[in-house]
Amino acid sequence: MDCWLRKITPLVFIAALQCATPAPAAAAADGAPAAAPAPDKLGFVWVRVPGGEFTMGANDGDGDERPAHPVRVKDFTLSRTEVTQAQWRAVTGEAHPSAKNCDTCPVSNVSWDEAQAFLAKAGGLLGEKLRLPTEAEWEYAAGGGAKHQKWAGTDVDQQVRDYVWSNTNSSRAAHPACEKQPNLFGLCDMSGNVWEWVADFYDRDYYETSPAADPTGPETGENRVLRGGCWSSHVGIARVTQRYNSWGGAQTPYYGFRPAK
Ligand SMILES: [Ca+2]
Repeated sequence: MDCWLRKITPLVFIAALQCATPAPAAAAADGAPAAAPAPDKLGFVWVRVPGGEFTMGANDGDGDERPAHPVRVKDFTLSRTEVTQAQWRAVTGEAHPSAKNCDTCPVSNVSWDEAQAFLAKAGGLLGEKLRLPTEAEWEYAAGGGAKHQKWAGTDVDQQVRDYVWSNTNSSRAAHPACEKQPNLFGLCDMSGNVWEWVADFYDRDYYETSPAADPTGPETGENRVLRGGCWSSHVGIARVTQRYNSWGGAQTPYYGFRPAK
């Protein structure tokens, strides 16, 4: 980062970034236009996701995506983007752990545990409780609610590259948030760019017994769930039903996160 940028306060810097990159208008899942939400003082643009019912999982997917089953979620709110490097620095006061400097790119090399610490601190700065989305909330939001699209923003193979940073178009690196088309809720990079930690423990058989209303995952487990694939993944891994998991202390160039509230 240039030295002059280190001399201004993180929050002022975030505000400057937001002024330079105004948020595009979001679209509601039913196709109706929605007003562009304004960023908060940490630069988060919050997207209200209306609750509803959808079919979670995929019977033609991997073993842990089965069985497809009906799930209801309540209204919730998600950040339009993955947490960026600039937001990480603004909240923690520390250098971002990503390999490449790129203020508007998602922060990576962040563990599930570090994401929790970030959310607690960011929530304190904003005066509200922030959290990771549940696995069900993430899939519902990514697929555009009941439409449950194959990728976040499209069902059409030939359109995927317009919505998803994967190993076919990323040049082996994460990219600035929202360079690709948003999904039906106006959320960016739900499929691709970096994997996103969600709140739940991972259990490959969880769908066989999970509750129909607001599932929160197994009570205990060894690993946490990640969703959405990343810049180094095959585009098939970026499907909204694809499940992945890792030890909560893992830090890799592929893992990031996005806050919910
Ligand atoms: Ca992502």
